[in-house]
Amino acid sequence: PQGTDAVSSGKGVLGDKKKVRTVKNKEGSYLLDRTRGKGILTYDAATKLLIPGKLWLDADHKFNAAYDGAAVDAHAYAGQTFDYFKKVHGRSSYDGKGARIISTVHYGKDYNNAFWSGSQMVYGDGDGSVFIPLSGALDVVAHELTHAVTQTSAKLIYQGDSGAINESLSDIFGAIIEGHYSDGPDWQIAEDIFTPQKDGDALRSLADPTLNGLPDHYTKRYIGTEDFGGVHINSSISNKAAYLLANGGTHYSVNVNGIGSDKTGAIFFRTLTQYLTPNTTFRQFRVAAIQAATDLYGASSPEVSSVKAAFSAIGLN
Ligand code: ASN
Ligand code: ZN
Ligand code: CA
Repeated sequence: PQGTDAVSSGKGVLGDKKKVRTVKNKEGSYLLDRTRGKGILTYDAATKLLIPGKLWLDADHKFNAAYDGAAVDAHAYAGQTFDYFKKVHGRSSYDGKGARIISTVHYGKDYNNAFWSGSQMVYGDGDGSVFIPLSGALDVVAHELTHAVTQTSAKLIYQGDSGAINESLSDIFGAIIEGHYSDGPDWQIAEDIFTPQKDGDALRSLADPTLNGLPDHYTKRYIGTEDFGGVHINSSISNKAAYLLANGGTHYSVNVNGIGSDKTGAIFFRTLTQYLTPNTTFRQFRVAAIQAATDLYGASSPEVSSVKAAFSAIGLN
């Protein structure tokens, strides 16, 4: 659309007030942010299973209706994720070249998922019992947009080990990006939008994957064919390594000295964008992370020792 860049107020999925960048004209205000890269655009699927749908337009320029919440959060959290990769890692949008970021909300009816389609993000509204609208969680939005970073860098194939590493990097940056905008990561995924009737739970925990029945050691890896060879299962193995690297701890009698979530993010970002390839295995992931930490901190640094210990703790030596 044609119009002028503006900032409007809105309310997120959880009823929190926030600003969104828009383009306004006589029709109303569009969820189009032209201030970041080639733009951030948010669309409405209006409960159909068709993407991208229609670019979000609000006639009264205010995004305070309950139906607006999913769009407000998808738009604002895409902007925050863009800012994290740009300011912290110097990557402009997911491809490093300012790619347009497109999101569609209200995808399907009672749809309990969110995904990166290969060219855009898509968010269901949830059924209200397992999930509320999935864009209402910054860690979920950052998880999905990290799939786009992976697609345009390492290109990890979504199957087996490489698929689990792909999923894990989305969880690791989901947690770290959410933590960047609060007082550090909670090391849980989707807690803000998962099971609204139940407190304290989450879709996954990086701190303790076993809370959701997921493996926390390489010897416990899933070797079956479900879930593309367990991409959302075995991801928890390296999720635990990232948690230990940031926070420290003793896991299966291996002690890890924590280095904090900022250095953990720097190491995994460099690992993802410089060393991983489409068919990287878990053992190669360890070697790659050690190399990234060596580049950043030196071969005899405490950071490299902690990376080695973190992978050792999950059974990779
Ligand atoms: N929410 C899932 C993910 O981003 C969707 C999927 O499995 N494609 O991993
Ligand atoms: Zn994912
Ligand atoms: Ca979280």
